[in-house]
Amino acid sequence: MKNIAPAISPPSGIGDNKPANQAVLDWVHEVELLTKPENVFWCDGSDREHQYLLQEAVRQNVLIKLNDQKVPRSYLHRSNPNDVARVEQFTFICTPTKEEAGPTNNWSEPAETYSKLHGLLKGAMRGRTLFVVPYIMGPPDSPLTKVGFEITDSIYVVLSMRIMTRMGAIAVKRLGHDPAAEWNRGVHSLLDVDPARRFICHFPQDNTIISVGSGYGGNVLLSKKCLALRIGSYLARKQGWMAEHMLILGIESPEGKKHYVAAAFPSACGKTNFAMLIPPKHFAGWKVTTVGDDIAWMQIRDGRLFAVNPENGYFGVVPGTNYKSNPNAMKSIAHDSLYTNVALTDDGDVWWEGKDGPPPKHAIDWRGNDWTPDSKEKAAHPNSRFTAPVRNNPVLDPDFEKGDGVPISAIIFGGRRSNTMPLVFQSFDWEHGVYLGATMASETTAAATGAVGQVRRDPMAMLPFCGYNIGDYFRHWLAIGKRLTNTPLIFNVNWFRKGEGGKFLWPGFGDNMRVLKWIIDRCEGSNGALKSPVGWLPGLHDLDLAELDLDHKSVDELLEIDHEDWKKELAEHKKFFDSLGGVVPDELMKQREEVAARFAK
Ligand code: OXD
Ligand code: MN
Repeated sequence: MKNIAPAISPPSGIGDNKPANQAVLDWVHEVELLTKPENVFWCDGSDREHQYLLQEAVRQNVLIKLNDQKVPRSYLHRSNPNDVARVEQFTFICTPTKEEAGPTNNWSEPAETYSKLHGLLKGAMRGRTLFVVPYIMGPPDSPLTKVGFEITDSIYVVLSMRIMTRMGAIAVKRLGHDPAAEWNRGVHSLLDVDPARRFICHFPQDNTIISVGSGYGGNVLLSKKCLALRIGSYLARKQGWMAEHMLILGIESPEGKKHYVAAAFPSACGKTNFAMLIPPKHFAGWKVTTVGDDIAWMQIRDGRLFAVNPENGYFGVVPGTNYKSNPNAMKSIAHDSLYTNVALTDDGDVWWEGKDGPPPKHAIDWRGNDWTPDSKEKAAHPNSRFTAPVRNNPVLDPDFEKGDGVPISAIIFGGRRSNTMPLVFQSFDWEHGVYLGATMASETTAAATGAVGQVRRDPMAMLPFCGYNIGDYFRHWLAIGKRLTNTPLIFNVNWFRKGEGGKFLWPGFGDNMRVLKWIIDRCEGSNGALKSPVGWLPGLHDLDLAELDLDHKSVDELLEIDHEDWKKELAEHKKFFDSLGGVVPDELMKQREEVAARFAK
């Protein structure tokens, strides 16, 4: 299967809908002169265009059409095996000074980087089509909504952007004619998909992204990690709002009382599962609805935080998704979806490790090779992905499109930790909560290239996504707290604590509702909590564990604060803060001392 495909020749009426904004026309012309494509295709997002592009992608062997009886109107794409995850080591923030990018980002000098990238892009689209993809991030009537244009030479990117964003005429209309209007310029070229020529570069001061040498979603759907998080966080700080790596969910009681919470977990730690949670039987009448599964843009109104999901689709990890772990995700990817790097069965269906039912006797694996259950290799890549429209989600929140956003009652941080971190605890206040976020850590996953399973600090799950100096990012969080009068409560959760024999102690998935219920109780003013040195913990009877097969010992272990473990943990916090070279605000340094002092009491 191919990533790189030759130029297409659309019939008249398709691909020729040029926008009127002169700044866009000039920019596209400039990139055209540089990259020398065969032709330019102006996307308008229409159904006719969509059908044409799908047909061309299949003809060019970029997509395989799946069995319409099994997964209607859905397709499989295989990426180059050298190109299956985000590449943090080749991701750069190109601010005028290194200090602006800060200690957690790779920095590269803007003029030199532009020049290097222009060198790589010179003639790079020869014989290919240059697609121009206009899109908006955010609901059409939101004050937070941003316009972006992505130039790409990948038809797979165009088809993915059509799912992940509100794409086409809607963006052209929102931008209007003013050549000075704010919009993001994104240039993507596959080049020759060579890891040695793979760079994902952000120029926040120019609202510009250039991504070359990759076809993997997180590197090339420029709307997502690049605009909505890296450039987004930079703009958010300047403009006084927040761009966060957070899911947003609604939770409604049987009496109809509704809260919204936002939760930051690192990549591939279950944000999508949590955002689509189905409460266990014991919680009959409770409803969880999804606003977003990956990104939250939040602003302050009347002293309160309101969040929108800027995206229009889900780009989630496939392996492990099944009717037990996430029935709503299964329904969301049952039709009108793109699959990347999963296995193809002999009857044209898709398969992955952890799918319901027995494995197929034979399949074609994600690399395009024969596969049987006896094969040593995995059938689907551990970071294989689905791309599905939000509207497929049976529990999409009715206020998903609300431009003002939904009011946030609680913020949850969490990571994958085998030990130390209890199932749930609550910060004493906003500043302490910012400290919890700033010192968050998680065992690494396959979402980024590199070793899997190593504990790394990932502040607010934004380590790979904060587009500026992390010290200033912490300061921004603290400053937001000062502006809030109806302040969300802040919690930390850990679904992944292990007991004897390395077994997970907590069942997770739908049962996470039990933790969510305690969080909501706390938001409603319940005093069912015990003070500990690290924060408020639920007492044994504050968590509703009815009808759950969990013994007392496991519950104790789940909620345990082990002083020796925490001594090491606090030493790690210090090491992490020190490694940032003096950028951490004093307030957070003080918070660490206060936790240590509470332990010493
Ligand atoms: C993602 C990621 O794809 O965080 O959402 O890597
Ligand atoms: Mn993510």
